[in-house]
Amino acid sequence: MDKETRLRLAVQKSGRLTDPSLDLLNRCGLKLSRGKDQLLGFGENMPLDVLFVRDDDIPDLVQEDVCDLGLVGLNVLEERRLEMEARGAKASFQTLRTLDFGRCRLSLAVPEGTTFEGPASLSGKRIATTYPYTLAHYLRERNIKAEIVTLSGAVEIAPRLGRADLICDLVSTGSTLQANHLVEVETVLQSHAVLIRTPVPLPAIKNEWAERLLMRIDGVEQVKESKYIMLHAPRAALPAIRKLLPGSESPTIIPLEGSPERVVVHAVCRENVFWETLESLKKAGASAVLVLPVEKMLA
Ligand code: PRT
Ligand code: ZN
Repeated sequence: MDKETRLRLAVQKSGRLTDPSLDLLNRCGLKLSRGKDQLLGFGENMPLDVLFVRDDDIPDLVQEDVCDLGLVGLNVLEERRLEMEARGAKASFQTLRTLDFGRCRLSLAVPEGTTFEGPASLSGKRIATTYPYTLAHYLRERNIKAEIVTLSGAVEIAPRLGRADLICDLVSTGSTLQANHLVEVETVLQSHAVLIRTPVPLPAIKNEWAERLLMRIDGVEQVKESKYIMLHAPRAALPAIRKLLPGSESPTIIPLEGSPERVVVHAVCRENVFWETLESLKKAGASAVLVLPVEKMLA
């Protein structure tokens, strides 16, 4: 596969980011052919191939220009950036977009029953984590001296094993903490998936496709909550109805054949439309209200 003309995007091989990443690419129109267990997926209808790897390898693959683009969690990216800085190197991957998946937070959690009075209580404590550089940065910024116990997994059981006083780990629903009798006390980093690119300039043809992909990603993100509303209304009720349409720009107003006092309103609402809104629209005089999902949008 020609590296001069085909974009290469790194995606997590198997984990929490895999399905949402592939779903995003699918919504951007990419048809990927991938044999079972194959590391490289071939873009059939775009010059874009997907390399499937462990998420921890993605920042380096992009930094070292093995891949042009990567989809990875901000938590992994930040940890790698701070690690490189600590070694005197500079991270040069560029973040192109913040994406609406992989949401979680890197948090501090203490065993139930422990008193915690703000970050100052961390002083002199042992904190278990798989994110030593991000945690060290957090502590340094607050002038706190604590011991970081770096583990490669199963962080949540470290306090019970007596290896640490508290932990710093990723949380999404909080049920893992709860099951391990730990209480979340501070957020160190809010995280979500990001799209990153190589610092190296791309050949024109690849750059053009990278731009097209970005435009499609923006379109996909925009339409997520968007709805298309159609309704009938008396012309006199238009000001009230326009105020009720959530996040819409100027709607299209079409006269209704045969009844000069009534019009048809079409509008794109960039927010979700709830039942309450429909009920208010009806009260304001609207009828025949239809709400449709928006599949694609190109600004
Ligand atoms: O094999 P590979 O190295 O690629 O995968 P991995 O095991 O390192 O990562 P994976 O698939 O678990 O997570 C990939 C990315 O998903 C992370 O880097 C985050 O950006 C994001 N993410 C979102 C999460 C979570 N939510 C999450 N809840 N990653 C991990 N967790 C873990 C957390 O470590 C804890 O053990 O889930 C547990 C807590 O979940 P709750 O819901 O009980 O709070
Ligand atoms: Zn990983």
